[in-house]
Amino acid sequence: VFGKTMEEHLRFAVAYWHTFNANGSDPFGAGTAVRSWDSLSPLDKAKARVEANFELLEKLNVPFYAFHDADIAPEGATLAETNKNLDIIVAMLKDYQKSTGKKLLWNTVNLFTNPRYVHGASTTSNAEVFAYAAATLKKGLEVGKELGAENYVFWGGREGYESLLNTDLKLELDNLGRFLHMAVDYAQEIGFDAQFLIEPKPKEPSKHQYDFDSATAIAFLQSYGLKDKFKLNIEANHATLAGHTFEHELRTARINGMLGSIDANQGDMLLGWDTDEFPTDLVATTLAMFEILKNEGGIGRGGVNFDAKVRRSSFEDEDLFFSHIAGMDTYARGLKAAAKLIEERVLDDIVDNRYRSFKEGIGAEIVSGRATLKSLEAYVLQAQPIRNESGRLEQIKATLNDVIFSV
Ligand code: GCO
Ligand code: MN
Ligand code: MN
Repeated sequence: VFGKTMEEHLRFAVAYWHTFNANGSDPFGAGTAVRSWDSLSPLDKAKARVEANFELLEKLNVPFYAFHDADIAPEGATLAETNKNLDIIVAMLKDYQKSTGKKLLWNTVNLFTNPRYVHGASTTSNAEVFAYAAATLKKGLEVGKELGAENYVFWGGREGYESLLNTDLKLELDNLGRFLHMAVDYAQEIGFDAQFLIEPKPKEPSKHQYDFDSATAIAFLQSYGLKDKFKLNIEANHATLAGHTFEHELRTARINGMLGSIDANQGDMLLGWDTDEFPTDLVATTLAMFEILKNEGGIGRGGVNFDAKVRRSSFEDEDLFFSHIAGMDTYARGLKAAAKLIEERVLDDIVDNRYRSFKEGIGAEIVSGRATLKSLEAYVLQAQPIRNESGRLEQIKATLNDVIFSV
């Protein structure tokens, strides 16, 4: 496609937290997965998962993986103990990366599970918690550098509020800005040159998350002088949770030069939360790949990370394998269909034609910035009555289906 291989466009990644350290538990029930390492000590369990992770990557022929610190190594009683556990596992991951050629798409730190983060991490009401989160972030950046992570993700799971009645909104947002600036400074200090990504999500687990959606995150980064240091990691199910389509979130990021990477999944519209299903919707995926192909540099250093879980009712290792295959297949088809849409200018011609009045006459005046309210009034006073055209949406959707289901 356009002189690039499918691998260069798609850069698939497996999400560590959904594979071998997920076990099919949900808020109402315990895990349904049975693993050979269930009875081992936490550290030995972590080691067994590293092995299983690389076996899965190999079998799927997926080049990348992604993780949180807490996914790969057990948390200790102190920061020093946690970091020691991390060092052991990171050394192991490094060896595996070397022998298999697999790479780290991104890493991050979990600043939401431990009870200390009940009121947030960088947006907590407690300065000691802020400090703990910062120390954890410091280690996360060092781990990323050690493993050559191509990106580093900030997903603010608890960076939000439950109620404004007891929240200093200004202080919390300022602290989030301070936290991200510290990350930028430290990465520079240690020479960690990963692309930083913010992953927006409107809510869950917090009631209202500060990185609500693409537009909110971009405005935040701009106000805090961070826009050129970050891009966005857009997740399909987070888009729908915010009342947007995946395509809307990708487009908003793209036109602002902020499209960095994708967390691939899909939601169940009947359930109003983040169900993290594997992506199988070909229309949504085609439109997503359309945005990627239109993006300057395509997916770039980003990737298509399957932030998706197999259902609780089918938690066999085999299901992990087949659901990733289904997701990859959908994305590969979406890529082909999107390339065809672009090659045949299916949507581009429709859009160009729809806005043709801005190409000449009064439209060109507006676009060039020469028009004023006075000049436009003068135009209206001598012009013909306005004629509007239909958007022809039904026709367009039918054409889209033709293209998508014929590749
Ligand atoms: C979620 C998020 C996470 C993040 C990941 C990165 O809704 O739980 O999508 O899966 O992608 O935690 O921090
Ligand atoms: Mn995600
Ligand atoms: Mn999610």
